[in-house]
Amino acid sequence: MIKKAVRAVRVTVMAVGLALGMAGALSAQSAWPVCEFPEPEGPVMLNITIQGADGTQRVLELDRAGLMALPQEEFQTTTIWTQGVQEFRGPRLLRLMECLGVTRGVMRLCARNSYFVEIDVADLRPDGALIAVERNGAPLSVRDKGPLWLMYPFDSDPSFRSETFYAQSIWHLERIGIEP
Ligand SMILES: Nc1nc2c(c(=O)[nH]1)N[C@H]1C(S)=C(S)[C@@H](COP(=O)(O)O)O[C@H]1N2
Ligand SMILES: [Mo]
Repeated sequence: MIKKAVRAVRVTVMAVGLALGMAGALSAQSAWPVCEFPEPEGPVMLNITIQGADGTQRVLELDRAGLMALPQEEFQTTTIWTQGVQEFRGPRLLRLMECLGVTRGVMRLCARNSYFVEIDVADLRPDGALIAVERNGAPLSVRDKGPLWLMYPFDSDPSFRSETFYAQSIWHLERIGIEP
C-alpha cells in the first residue's frame, strides 16, 4: 500500500512535466523502467517486451491508468480514415520509449489481428506519433480503430502523408516488442 502511494506521487511529478535529467535521477534508485508506472488493475491495454542484447527480457503491462501515467499530448489533424479535423490525445511513442530507457533498437508494433509494423527508435520525433487513447475527447472504441491507435499529425508535416506513415498508423495496437 505504502509502495503504491510512493509510486502515485512519482507519477504525478512526471505528469507535471518532469525533465529527462530528473527522470534519470529517479532511475538511479529504481533500475527499470526509468519512469514509474502503476501496476495494472484494469484490463491490460498494452504489453511491452524489451529484448536485451544480452538475451534478457523485460516485460511491462500497462492498463489505462498506466498509459495515463505518461504525459498526455494532443493534436488536431485530418486522416485518410476519418472525415473532418479530429483531435487525438495520448502519450507520444517517443516519451514512452524514454520512460522505458529505450534509446535505440527496432520496435515491432503488433495489432490484435496479425498486422504488425516495425519502426526504428531512432526515427521517433517529439512531434511525431502518439498512441491515441482518445479521439475528440472520448475513449477510442474497438469500432473506432481503438482502443489504441498509433496516430501521426498528418496535417503538420507533408512528409507524414506518405505510405510509410500510413502503414505505421496501426490500429487495435496491443503489443510492442523492442529488439536491440
Ligand atoms: N491494425 C491494422 N492497422 C493497419 C493496417 C492493418 O491491416 N491492420 N493497415 C496499414 C496499412 S498497410 C496502411 S497503408 C494503412 C491504411 O490502411 P487502409 O487503406 O486499409 O485503411 O493502415 C495501416 N494500419
Ligand atoms: Mo499500406
